[in-house]
Amino acid sequence: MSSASMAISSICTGRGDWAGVAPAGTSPSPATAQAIAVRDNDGDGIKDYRITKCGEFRENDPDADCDGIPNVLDGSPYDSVATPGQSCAAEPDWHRVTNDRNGNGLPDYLDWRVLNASGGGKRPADVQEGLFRDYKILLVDRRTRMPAAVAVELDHVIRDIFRGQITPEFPPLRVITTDRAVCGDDDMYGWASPENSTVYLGRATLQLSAIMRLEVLVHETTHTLQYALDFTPADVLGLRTRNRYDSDGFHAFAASLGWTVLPDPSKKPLRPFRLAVWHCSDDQTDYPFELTYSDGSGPGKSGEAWQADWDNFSAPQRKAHHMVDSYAFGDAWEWDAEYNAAFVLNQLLHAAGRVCTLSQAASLRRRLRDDMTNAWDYHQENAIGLPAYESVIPRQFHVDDDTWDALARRFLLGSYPDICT
Ligand SMILES: [Ca+2]
Ligand SMILES: [Ca+2]
Ligand SMILES: [Ca+2]
Ligand SMILES: [Zn+2]
Repeated sequence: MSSASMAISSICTGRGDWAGVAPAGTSPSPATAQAIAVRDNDGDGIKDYRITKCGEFRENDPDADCDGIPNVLDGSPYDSVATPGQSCAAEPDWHRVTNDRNGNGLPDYLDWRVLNASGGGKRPADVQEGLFRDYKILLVDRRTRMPAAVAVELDHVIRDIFRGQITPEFPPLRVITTDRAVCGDDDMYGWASPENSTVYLGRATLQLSAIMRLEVLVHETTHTLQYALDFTPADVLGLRTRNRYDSDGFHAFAASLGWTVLPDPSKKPLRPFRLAVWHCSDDQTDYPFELTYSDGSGPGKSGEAWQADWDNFSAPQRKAHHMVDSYAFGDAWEWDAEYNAAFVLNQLLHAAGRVCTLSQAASLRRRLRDDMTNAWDYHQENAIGLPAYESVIPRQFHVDDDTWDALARRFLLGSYPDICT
């Protein structure tokens, strides 16, 4: 990782295209690029693409040709549109698939059963089929291939860890993809994009141990749960046309975590982009709210103030304020994502106490503490004792002890295989 911060961001970072159909990787002429940049193929007011600061095109309209089939499942996503207009803004039907010659529910051009036919593993193909069948969540290789182990881990994250939270047909999470950075930020771990319901995992994440990667997977999945609180058709349209962030549902939830959200009249509300849709650029500065956080020991302070404290605090002070890391204080979304991850990691450490000897469990705890400290200056155990962490976060999870034990074996014991077998 090249930067000091943990680059696992949500709304305002990231990039991507959809499988095999976007212009990324080619070099269109400037005039062509301009035409693509402003194109709204089906005339519904949602541009086909959004454009990042470094000029990459990302999916914005999930069904660019208004045939009801999502781009990623559509063998010809740019067909001409019979009746362009507002009615094309309806959400596509994730049950409609093209190019499925083996009849397993997945388009063959991204179907691991087909693509891995010569020597690929059965397990990842099973996982890909099962997640799409049961949840309509699609695992997709983009400019980086998803390792089999990561597919299996995602299966556990969705089915076991977020049991009952990620439900079948979960609108903010349709695609989980592995991708490569093109903007020189190869230290990006992942990001969750509400406008196209996609979680992206970068190469940095694929290189982590399973337990370190779990932190990232829980973090990014948490962002999709946050988006679910504000995912009406108007919310989604707002995301795709003006990067709307005034998320009333999440703000109400954030209050239960200690974050106070106040309208900031000095900032103008976001307007729809008239020409091309910027993927964020400076929009974050227009977020028309002020966020403050209190851990209960004093009045609320801005995230920046907490981050400044973090830099000045000793380790015991950080612990006394139950701060897991600096990144969590970027905003309420990051805080929730980082503390959800802390909860899962702490549950796994707890489970290790059941499945290993006391001294083995202590060794695992020490090893994880060292790895998290060295990589990210992240301290999941600091969360313990914080009222919001103890009361609000646990009641979201519906995981029994046997499942935590099995998860501990895979993610924690599996990452340090010499300690407890
Ligand atoms: Ca459109
Ligand atoms: Ca389509
Ligand atoms: Ca197929
Ligand atoms: Zn994040």
